[in-house]
Amino acid sequence: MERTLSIVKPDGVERGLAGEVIKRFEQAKIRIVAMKMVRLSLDQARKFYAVHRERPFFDSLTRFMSSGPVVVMVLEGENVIHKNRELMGATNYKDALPGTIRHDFARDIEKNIVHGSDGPDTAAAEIAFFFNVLEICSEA
Ligand code: 3AN
Repeated sequence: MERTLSIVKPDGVERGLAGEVIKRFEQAKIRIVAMKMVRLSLDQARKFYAVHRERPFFDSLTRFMSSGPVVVMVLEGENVIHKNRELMGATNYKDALPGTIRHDFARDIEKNIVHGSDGPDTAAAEIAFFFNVLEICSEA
């Protein structure tokens, strides 16, 4: 049993795609065990993306991620980290397969609708960044 963090980024919320993302999780039989809307401060976005602090896009990415509300979710299930990344599609929407969220909706490598944890360690850290144990309706 795994957990992962999903974020509908500010562009996804602004464009009214939060429901579409949730629907895709539900249709894929992925269990959503926590969900809320938050607005990150610039400082919080910089902490969340600290692993990318040396990358040239760090300032732009963190400004974007703090530019409006996001919907954060904890997903739970077998192999859910990989399953979520398959539903999202490649980071660059141009490389994303048809039927993935990024292929279908993203038109920018930075503003690419969704975030998903990339491994068990990052998933645990990212979930703890947004949620405490009482906020997670886990069956596990
Ligand atoms: P993913 O979200 O697919 O795991 P990461 O972790 O490599 O991708 O990158 C985190 C975020 O940084 C991406 N979702 C995207 O918003 C942004 N990003 C990644 N690569 C670039 C890039 N070359 N130019 C601008 N933004 C980027």
